[in-house]
Amino acid sequence: MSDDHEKHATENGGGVTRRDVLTGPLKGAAVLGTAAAVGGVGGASLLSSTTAAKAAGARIEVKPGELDEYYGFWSSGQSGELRIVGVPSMRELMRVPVFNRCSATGWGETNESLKVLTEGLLPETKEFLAKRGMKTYHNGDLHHPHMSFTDGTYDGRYLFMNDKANTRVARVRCDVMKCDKIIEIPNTSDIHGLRPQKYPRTGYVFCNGEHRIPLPNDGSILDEPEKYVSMFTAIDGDTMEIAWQVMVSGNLDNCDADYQGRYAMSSCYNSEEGVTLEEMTEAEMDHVVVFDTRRIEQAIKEGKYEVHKGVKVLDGRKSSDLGITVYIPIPNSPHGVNSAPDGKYVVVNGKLSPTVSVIEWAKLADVFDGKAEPRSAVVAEPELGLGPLHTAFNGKGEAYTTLFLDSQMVHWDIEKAIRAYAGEDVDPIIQKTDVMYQPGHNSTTMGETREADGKWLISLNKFSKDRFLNVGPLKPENDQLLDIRDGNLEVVHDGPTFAEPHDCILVRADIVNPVNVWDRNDPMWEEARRQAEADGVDLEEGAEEPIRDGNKVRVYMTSTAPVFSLEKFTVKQGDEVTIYITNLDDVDDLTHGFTLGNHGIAFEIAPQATASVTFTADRPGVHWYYCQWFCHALHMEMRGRMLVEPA
Ligand code: K7E
Ligand code: CUA
Repeated sequence: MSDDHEKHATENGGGVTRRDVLTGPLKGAAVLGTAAAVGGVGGASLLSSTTAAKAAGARIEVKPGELDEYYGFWSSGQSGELRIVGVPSMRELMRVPVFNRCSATGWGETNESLKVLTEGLLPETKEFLAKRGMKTYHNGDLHHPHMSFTDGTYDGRYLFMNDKANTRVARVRCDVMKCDKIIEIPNTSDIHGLRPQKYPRTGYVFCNGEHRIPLPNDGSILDEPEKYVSMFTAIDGDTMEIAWQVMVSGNLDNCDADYQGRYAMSSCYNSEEGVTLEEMTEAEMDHVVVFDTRRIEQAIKEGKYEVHKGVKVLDGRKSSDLGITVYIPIPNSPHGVNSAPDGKYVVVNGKLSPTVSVIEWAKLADVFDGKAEPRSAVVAEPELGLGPLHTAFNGKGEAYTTLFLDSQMVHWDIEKAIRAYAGEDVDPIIQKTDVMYQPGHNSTTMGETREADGKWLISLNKFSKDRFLNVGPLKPENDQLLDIRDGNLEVVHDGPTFAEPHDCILVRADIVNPVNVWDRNDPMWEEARRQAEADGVDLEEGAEEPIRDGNKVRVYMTSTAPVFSLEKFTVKQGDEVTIYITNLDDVDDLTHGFTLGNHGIAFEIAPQATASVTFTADRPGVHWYYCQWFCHALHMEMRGRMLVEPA
């Protein structure tokens, strides 16, 4: 660390940073007292040394040519995409555009992606966006990616994810790792928590509307928060249609489902139903809401719902007598909800309370039947430290909870916490270790499934501060990998990430089996197929001349390294041009691209895929198109010309 930086740190009031402590053994020993006072640094991990770091490096090393044991599916927050990371190497393997636009793949530009991005929008949203000159939103805030389940474990079919920014839910197909559905959720605002049903299969995808709004939200109400509602939504994961919605009291934050296929649970940090920070944090107790899907399905059969924007909406508020929800008081502003792999318990993380609350699913039936008080389902409430946000599991009855304020990961024993709650003198805490800094979500390998294997733990830290070379005022986040295989907790890797992973899941590699080459019959380019047929063209052969249909012109091309089937084509100024390209190469990794210069058009065409784009030709002259995906020794030569004749 430079003198300047050191001075800077001093001026900022800390005087000593964790980096000093962790990387300078002598210095560390001398300043230990100060550091502990300043940042609450725990004892054990202060002994990190170069030797230990080397040993840690060796443990996570996946040598050149070797494959990772796990797929990590990472959210990217306000970047709006899904990321695929190899674990334990922590190598970023792929980015899957979802709510964002992507310069490399043409997501948001091609007709195929625009169909996905627009078809699930509400009519009023389309109208609103059209007035802004937009076909769809260009941003998203993707927090929670979760895989579909069968029998309580991942089944490798789909990944589902939320968009908090624009109230949407998306699905990614795991066979091709592309987004195939995005739907906007009506009657609510800002989808946050999202989890698939775990059993018998997904089934429902549950998601939470975080911010409360009036229903209907027509502009007639502002300062009557009692008329605001929050909405819990169940989506059919197969059709991506909304199955039903339940109106609740309070707001909704995170959620999870049980292992019996019956209950789902959402946390609420604003039981006060306030709209200002002061109002929202007033009460000591907030709650979780439990949803009984069987009771909900029964109520629907009995017609006990209203229809809002085409969706069946049931009343699950505290005042309702439908009996489809129960509210369990939880201290204070709970955040993460995490089902334990044993199928018995679910952990609710206190956030502003130093506790987590352990709820036993089996005790909920009596609560629903009115035979027991809601709090009777709480079987433990250990005090773990400051700012518990999320909990992950090792499948051996132990849990790991992130402590946002303490910048620590705490490892604890669920049964011991239950015994302590019952009055026994046992300490459930096994170990605490520092993570850098301010962790949000954590995730263990297979940890949200019945097959939790307790090998690796990820800590997704919101701040990296001094862990990496300084890149200016905007810093990356810091994702850390912890080795938990020997029952210990040890940070073995730092990984910078760009804005901003909230959550990730770690899936055993044998469960995920993407293809190398597209199937020519894939539904992704169904419309291209239909249009080609109507034009009497075979997509796999292309057409020698553009097909004219009034001022609509369709150009059919194929690509085979290193040539496009058309070296040139001619259209007229004002024509609405659609270019279809089919990549005939069927070799692994032989992706071509199509960039049309000075038209803002570029997209990928993976092996055996068809992709298309539509634009108005309005710039007379010669325009080169080229392949932008390096594909061949003659890749630079893979190009052609579009002539636009003046009108
Ligand atoms: Cu805790 Cu959006 Cu899951 Cu972020 S949420 S941390
Ligand atoms: Cu085809 Cu580069």
